[in-house]
Amino acid sequence: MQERLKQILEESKKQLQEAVSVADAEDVRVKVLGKKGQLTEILRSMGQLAPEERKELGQAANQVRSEVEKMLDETFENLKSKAREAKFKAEKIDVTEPGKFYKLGTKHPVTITIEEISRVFKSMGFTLTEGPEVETVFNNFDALNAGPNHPARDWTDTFYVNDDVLLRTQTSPVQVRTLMNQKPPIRVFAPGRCFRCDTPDATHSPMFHQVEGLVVDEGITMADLKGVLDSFAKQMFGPEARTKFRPHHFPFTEPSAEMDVSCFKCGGKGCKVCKGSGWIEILGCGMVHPNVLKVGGIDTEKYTGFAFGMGVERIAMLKYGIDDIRLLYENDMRFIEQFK
Ligand code: 2U9
Repeated sequence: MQERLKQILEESKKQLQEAVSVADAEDVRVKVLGKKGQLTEILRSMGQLAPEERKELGQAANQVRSEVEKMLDETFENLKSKAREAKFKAEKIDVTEPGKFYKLGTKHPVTITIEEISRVFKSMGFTLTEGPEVETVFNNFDALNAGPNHPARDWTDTFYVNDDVLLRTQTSPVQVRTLMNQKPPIRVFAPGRCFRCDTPDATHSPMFHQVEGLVVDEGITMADLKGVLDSFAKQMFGPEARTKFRPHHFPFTEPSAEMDVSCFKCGGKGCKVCKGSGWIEILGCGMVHPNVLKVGGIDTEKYTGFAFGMGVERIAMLKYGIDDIRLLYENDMRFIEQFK
């Protein structure tokens, strides 16, 4: 038995010397001093021995136990401080090292343009409104007087999610929601992303942006429409900008018009930008169709309104002289960075 105790002590010493981690040392502790450990078993079997033998062996076993415990304490302390040192070493920071270079992005030209348009309409008392890009067919078409056979509803022009849900083809559904949830006076504008099933080319993108606006109140006339949109053109393109309105057709407005602004490049003389005409088409507009006002439960005897809509990419391209809409969506920093 004495031999066995000696052997346990020697083995423990050797294994603790070889231990490289706290876990290794813990293994030794369990093996020797744990519930079923070698020394624990010996101490437990001591009861079966004769009293004088028990005393002698007991002393020896306790001696081994305290030596093993001492070695364990030392090893744990040693290994823990080594681990701490290694951690400090790994976490060492060289405060003289040059900082990491993070390349900063710039605002996208479409964002810049939306912000500029928003600034102008906010200054005229319009409230910015937003709505979902996934819309109901009702809000996108039916409510806007585009009946069941209207060509815009065609499956080939619109991204349908199912029979009743689609990706909005214009931001008009935002104003439809406003009409249904608010009472006049209404003066809102809605910038946002729209989707149409178009094959990309220089002037078409299946995802694009619009800003639309809606005013509903007592006594609103075409003169209000012209005043607001002429003021918008002057704030957006410069005080010398002139506007003209040409008759047009939209299902949601009657009468409808398109507004041209005098070419901000040549001032109206005729150049490449205005294709020699001196005028540039900027937006569509009109007096809100009574059928549309009725969807919002608005008394069409008492109230009238006007609405307008413009393509943001078109305005950004005209302002910045960009000749291909696809350049806006390639995320080439060399291109984007030019519009700070
Ligand atoms: C409601 C009532 C009326 C929004 C309008 C236009 C005219 C228009 C086009 C411009 C270029 C779309 O991006 S584009 O192709 N839009 O010409 N949009 S009036 O009329 C509304 C909207 C909502 C409730």
